[in-house]
Amino acid sequence: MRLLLAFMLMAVPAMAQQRVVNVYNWSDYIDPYAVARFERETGIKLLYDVYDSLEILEGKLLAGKSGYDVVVPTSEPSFSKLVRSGALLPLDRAKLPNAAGLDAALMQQVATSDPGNAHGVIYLWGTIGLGVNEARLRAVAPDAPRDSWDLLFKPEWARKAARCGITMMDSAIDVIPTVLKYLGKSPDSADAGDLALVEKTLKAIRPAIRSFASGGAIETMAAGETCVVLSYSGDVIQAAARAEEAGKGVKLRYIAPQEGAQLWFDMLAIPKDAPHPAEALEFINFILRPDVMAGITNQVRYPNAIPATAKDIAPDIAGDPGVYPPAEQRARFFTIGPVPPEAARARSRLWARFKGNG
Ligand code: N2P
Repeated sequence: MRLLLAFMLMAVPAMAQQRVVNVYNWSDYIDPYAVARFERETGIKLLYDVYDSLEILEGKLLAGKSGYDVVVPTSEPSFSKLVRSGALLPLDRAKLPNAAGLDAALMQQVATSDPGNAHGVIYLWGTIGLGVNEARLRAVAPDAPRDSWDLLFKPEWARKAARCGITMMDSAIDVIPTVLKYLGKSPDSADAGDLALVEKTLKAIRPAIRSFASGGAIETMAAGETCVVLSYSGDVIQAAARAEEAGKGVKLRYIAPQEGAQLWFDMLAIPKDAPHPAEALEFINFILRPDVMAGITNQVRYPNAIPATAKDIAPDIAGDPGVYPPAEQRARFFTIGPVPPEAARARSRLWARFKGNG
């Protein structure tokens, strides 16, 4: 008994010392094996929480005191906004030796959002485009364009595709720049006339949209319940892989339309008021290890920014142009810049009116 008590007394301080890290990431965006390895190798308990849109992430972070240690905002507009408002901790590079393996050109590209790359490192990147269930679409709209945003934004095609189901991601931040670009405007436009045109375009296809997806789109697509989806590249490609595994004949394809697909970078960053900044750095450094990062790309089908992972990427993923776009496709990608706060508010009001109009 006395011995048992002694053990219990010893156990209490040991338990109190349990190190933890609170990670807030996009849904379907990690390798479960990486999580297990991190906990096993470091003894740090990983508390993991997910979001589906930049609106949700911004809502939590701009208010402060989120309790998160690691977050994954997109370089524009969310990460740059957090950098400018002082909401992120400068990264202690001495604690991130694996950051030396990051692709210098890609890091240079995100330095426009974060001078000197002081507050973030690239996690994964991708584009915004269309997911198509070719067989079902052919049945209802055989002559609809396949490589153009017209498939979704022209009411005559959207009406036809609606018969097999259209799903759109639920995010003003991520969808409106695409519509602006499609209309030949600057994706960063704050002009009221441009936004009125966006609203007109979206409202014209509103009756054709079956659902706005937050997170669930991968399952819906994989099950073949919808046949045109506006989504993130890797989410469509993950859905295609799941559909193939299910073996029910659902075939999905990712398209980065010719008028331009938005290229984005998601950044690993630490909120200024993170309760466990040391553990956050350990987690980020672990994620940047080439073997760990290769596992993540293989699992979620988004490319990373660590060139040394190349040899460990599964051939079907390395050879998929939706994951690793060839140069001629990249030439048609566009990036976005910051949007002034008033214009950002106007965009989110536009989105609410658009969705409410169903
Ligand atoms: C993961 C989606 C992440 C991409 N499901 C958004 N930048």
